[in-house]
Amino acid sequence: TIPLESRQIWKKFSLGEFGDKQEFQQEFVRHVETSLARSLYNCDDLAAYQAASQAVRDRLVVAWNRTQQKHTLTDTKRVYYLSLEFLMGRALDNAMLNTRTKQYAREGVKDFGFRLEDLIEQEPDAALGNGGLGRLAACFVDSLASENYPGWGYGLRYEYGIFKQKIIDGYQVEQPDYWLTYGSSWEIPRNEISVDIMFYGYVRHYTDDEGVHRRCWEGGDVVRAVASDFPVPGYGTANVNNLRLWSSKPAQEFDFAKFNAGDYINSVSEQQRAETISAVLYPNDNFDSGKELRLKQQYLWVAASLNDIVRRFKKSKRPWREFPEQIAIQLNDTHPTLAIVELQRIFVDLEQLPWKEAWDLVVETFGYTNHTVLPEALEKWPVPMLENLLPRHLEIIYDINLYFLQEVEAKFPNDRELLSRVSIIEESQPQQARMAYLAIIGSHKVNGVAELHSDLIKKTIFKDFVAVYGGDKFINVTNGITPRRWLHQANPELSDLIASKIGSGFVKDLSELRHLEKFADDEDFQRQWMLVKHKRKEKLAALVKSQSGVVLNPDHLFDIQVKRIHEYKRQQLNILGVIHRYVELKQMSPEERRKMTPRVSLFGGKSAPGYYMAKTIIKLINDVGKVVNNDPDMFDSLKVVFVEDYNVSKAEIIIPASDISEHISTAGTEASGTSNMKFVLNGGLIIGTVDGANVEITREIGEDNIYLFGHLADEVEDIRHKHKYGGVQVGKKLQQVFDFIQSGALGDPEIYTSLLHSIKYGGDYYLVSDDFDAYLEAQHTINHDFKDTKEWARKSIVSVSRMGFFSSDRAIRDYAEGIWNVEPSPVEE
Ligand code: NBG
Repeated sequence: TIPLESRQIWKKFSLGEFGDKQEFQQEFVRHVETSLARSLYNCDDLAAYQAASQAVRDRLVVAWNRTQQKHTLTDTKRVYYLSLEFLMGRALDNAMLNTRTKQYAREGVKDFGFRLEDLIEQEPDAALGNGGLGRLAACFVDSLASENYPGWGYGLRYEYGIFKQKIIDGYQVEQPDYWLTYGSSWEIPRNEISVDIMFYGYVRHYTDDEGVHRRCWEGGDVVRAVASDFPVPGYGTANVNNLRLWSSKPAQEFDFAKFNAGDYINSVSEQQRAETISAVLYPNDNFDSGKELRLKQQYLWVAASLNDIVRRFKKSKRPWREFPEQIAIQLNDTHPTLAIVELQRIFVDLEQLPWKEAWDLVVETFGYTNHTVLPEALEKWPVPMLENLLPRHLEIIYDINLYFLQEVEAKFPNDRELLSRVSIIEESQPQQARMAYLAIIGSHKVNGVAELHSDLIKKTIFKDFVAVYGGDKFINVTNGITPRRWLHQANPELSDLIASKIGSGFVKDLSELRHLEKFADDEDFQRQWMLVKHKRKEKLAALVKSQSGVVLNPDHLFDIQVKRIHEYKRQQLNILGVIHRYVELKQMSPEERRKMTPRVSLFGGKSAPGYYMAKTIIKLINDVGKVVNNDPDMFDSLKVVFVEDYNVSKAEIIIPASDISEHISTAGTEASGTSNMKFVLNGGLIIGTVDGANVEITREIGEDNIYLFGHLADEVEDIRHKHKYGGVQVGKKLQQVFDFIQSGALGDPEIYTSLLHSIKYGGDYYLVSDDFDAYLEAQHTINHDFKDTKEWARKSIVSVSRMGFFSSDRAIRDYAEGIWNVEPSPVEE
C-alpha cells in the first residue's frame, strides 16, 4: 500500500552492510561527533568502543527489523525461550564476527590510532547469569539466530549482574556489578512496550451474562514492566533475533489517597520501590533461596512475556486452538513455571475459554528443561506466600493439581502414597508448591541436559511421573556450546589453524571438524598445534601476572578448574590433591624434583555470598597458593593460582590455555557441564568423573583421550549409606594432607576445620575420601603422558576433530524437532 516512489527513496537511504573500511569509518566518526558529542581530540578508548559498537549496532537494528517483519508477514511458528539468566558476556567482537565486519573495523580504527582489541576490552560483560544455566541460554540464542529459527529470548534486565569478586586476604569479597554506567550500546529501549503487572489483591467471584460462575483477580498493587531489546545476530545469515529483557518501573497509577493526605514524599518513594524488583540478579547457582522478591521477579517477567506473546498472537486473528501451532515456549528450569499458570489464567479468566480446552492448549505450548537433581536447588514456594502475592494463581494451581490427581487416581486406584508423592502441594509446615511437578504437568515434553542426567531424573526425582505419563514425555537433549564464541572468537589462532587445513565451514557446521582427524599424525601440524597452545598459555600467563604478580611458565602443564565454587563440583578434591603433590615434592631431592612434570594449578569461580563452605574452599586455595608460590623449592615445579572474578570474558582467555581441565563432580550431581565441551574444543584434555556430559564426550572422542576416575553414579547412594552408618575411611594419602593442614603450615588450621570435618566426620556426602586415591592416580598418568608431546598433540587433535556433536546448533535443532516443531525461516540477504 506504500507508493513505489516512497519505497524507492527509502531504499536509497536505508543502511546497508559495511562494504569497506571507509564506510565503517564514516559511521564511526559520525557517532563520535554526534551520539557522543566528542571529536578526534577527546576520543579515548571508551568513546571509540562506544562509537564502533554503535556503528555495528545500527546494522544489526536494520537487519533485526527486517527479520521481525519477515516473521510477522509469513506468520511462522515462533519459539520463546524463557530464562531468568542470560550470561551474554561482551557483544562487540561477536557482533563483528557474525556480521563479518571485523576486518573493516580493525583497519578502520587503526587509522585513528586505536587497536581494535583495546576497544573490545572496554565493554563490560553483560553478566546476567550465574553459571552454566545462564551461559547455555546465551549459546542457545546465538544458535537460534544462526540456524534461522524465529526464536526470542525473554528475561529480566537486571541493573546489577552477578557480583564482582575481589579476593582480599584469601577471602572472597563481593562488590556490586553495575554494568550500565555508560549505558549499553546494544540496548534498544522500548518504552512504548510496557505491561502493567499486579501483585497481591483478591479474587472476586461473579456470574457473567450467560450465568457462568467466573473469577477475577483485582485490587492489587500495580508495577509496570518495560521492554528493552537486544539484537542477537546469527552467524553467516541475515537473521537477527531478539532478546527482550524487562525492567520494573513504577506504574502511572499514583497513590492519590496518600497524595491527598499530604504524604507526597512517601507516595513517590513507594512508587520508586517498584524498580527494585528487577534490580539485581540472585547470585545463587544450583540453590533455591525461596525469597519473596525472587518470586516477584519471576512473576513480573513471566506475566510481561506472556502478555507480549498473547498480544502478538491476537494480531494474527487466528482462533485460540491454533495457539500451540504458532507458539512454543521453553521453560529454562522451573524459574518461569508460573507461565503455565498465567497462560491458563489468561485463557480462562480473561478470554473465557473452558478449562479443559484452555489446559490442552497450555500443555501443548510448553516444554520444560530440568537442569539439576540436587534437592537444595529444586524450587518450592510456600503456599502462604503464593496466596498473599498471587491469590488467583494459587487457586489455579490447586485446580491443576486436583484434575491431575484425579487422573492419577483413575490410573492407579487406591494408591494414596502415590497421590501424596506426586501432588504439586507438599504437605509440609507450611505447605509448599513443588514447581518442578507443576512444570512437568503443564508441559508436553520434559528434557534433561545430558544422557546420564536425563536417565537419572527418570529413575529418581521424576520416577513417579514416568509411571503416570509413560516414558515418552521425558526426553534428552544434550547441551551444546556455540562454536562462534568458544572457538572462532575466543581462539582465533586455533580457528585459523584448523581453517588452513579444512576450510572455515566448521564455524557454521561443527561436524566438519571430523576432516581434521587425518592430520592428527602429521608431525608438522602437531608442532603448529602445540605452538598455538603455547601462545595461548603465554596470553593467560600475562593475565595472571598483571592480576596477581605470579609468574607462570607456559612450558609447564596448565591444569585448570574454573566454574562456580560448589562442594558437589569438588574444588576441595582438586586442592587437597595439590597439597598432596606439594608435600610429595617437598620430600624429594632437587634432582628427583626436576624429573617431575612441572605444573600450574589454576582455579577460578565465584561462591554464592552465603555459602560458607564454598568460601572456605576459596580461602584454602589462596592460602595454598601463598605458601607454594613463595617456596623457592617449588619455583620450577608447582604454582597455584586463583584467578579473581571469573567471568565470560576471562573464560575466553583461560579456556584456550589449558592442557588439562578438571570436571570432577561427584558422579550423578553435575547435570551436564558445558565448560568441559569448551575446553576439549580448544584442544585441552580432561580429567573427569563419569558424570554429566563427560560420558558423551568420552563416547565421541574415545576413552583413550580422556582421564576418567572415581566411583560411578549408581554406587553413590550405597557409599553414602555406608558413610552414615559405618563412618568414613580416610586413606593414608588424604590423612597426610589433613595432617599437613592441621600442622598449621598454611596458616591457622581452625579456618579449615569445618571443611575437613565435613569429610572425616560429617558423612563425606560428596565422596572426597572415596575418590581421592583414584584422583591422584589419574593425575599421575597425566604427568606421565604430558611428557610425550607428540602423543599429547595427537590426542588433542583427535579429540577436537570429534567434538562436532557438542555444538549448540545441534542442540537447538534437537529442541526444534523433538519439542517445538518449528522450521527455520531464513531472511534473504
Ligand atoms: C546447571 C547444571 C550444569 C548444566 C547447566 C546447563 C543449574 C540449575 N544447572 O551441569 O548444574 O550444564 O545447568 O544445563 O544451574
